[in-house]
Amino acid sequence: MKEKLGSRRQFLAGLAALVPATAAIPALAAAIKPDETTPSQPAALRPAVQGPFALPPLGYAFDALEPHIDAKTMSIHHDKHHAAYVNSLNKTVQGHPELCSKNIEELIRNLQSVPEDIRDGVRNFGGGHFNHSIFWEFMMPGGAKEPAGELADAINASFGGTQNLKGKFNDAGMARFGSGWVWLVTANDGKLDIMSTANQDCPLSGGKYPILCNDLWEHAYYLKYQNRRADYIGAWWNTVNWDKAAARFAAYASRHGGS
Ligand code: MN3
Repeated sequence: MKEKLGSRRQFLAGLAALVPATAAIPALAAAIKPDETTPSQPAALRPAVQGPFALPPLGYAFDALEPHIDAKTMSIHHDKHHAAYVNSLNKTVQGHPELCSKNIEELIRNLQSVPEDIRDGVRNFGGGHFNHSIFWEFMMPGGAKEPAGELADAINASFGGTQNLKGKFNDAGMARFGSGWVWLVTANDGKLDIMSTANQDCPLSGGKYPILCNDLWEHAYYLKYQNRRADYIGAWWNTVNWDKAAARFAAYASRHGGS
């Protein structure tokens, strides 16, 4: 076996040495072109449209949220849907260097400062990019933990407990007609609230700060749950990364403390 591998290596090395000479023979040149044997970046992260915005890695395996969210849905959702928002956003801001230097959160928070002719594009594609970027972080493998710390105190003060929060969040998610998002948000008053937005609109554009969100577009659940949005929302709670939500809440409170 070893001998066989060794001679195969020698054979390939011999071929590589022939590259310049064989470049004119398309079939042979294609057979030994380097990018077939040395894959670099995962295809999903390679920007299809050059620009300032990039698809963040998922941070866990596609099947890590099984059985609640299936691997196929996660793969298409991240690698196709989110990637498409990033590509469309990069296309939209082409020729606008003043926007390219901003991060996505600044851009979404200040939609009014975006030139009118591309504002809808930034709202839809930029919203899609930002919303999904935080959405991936709000889920984690290994099941849910309870909220803790300042966030737990704020949930008790605003809703009278986590179960009540979940009930209001689920109701708002079910009441959203068509595609959109459901959110747990806070604002300068430090209180928590539940809201829903249409399409890819983000609470940041209305002065609210997202603490947690769930994607209500059918692409987020249709393969496994078909029309059963309630089942999807219910199962999704098993994936929630409460530590991430608590960290966002603490970071926001420390920036806006005392106001
Ligand atoms: Mn989505």
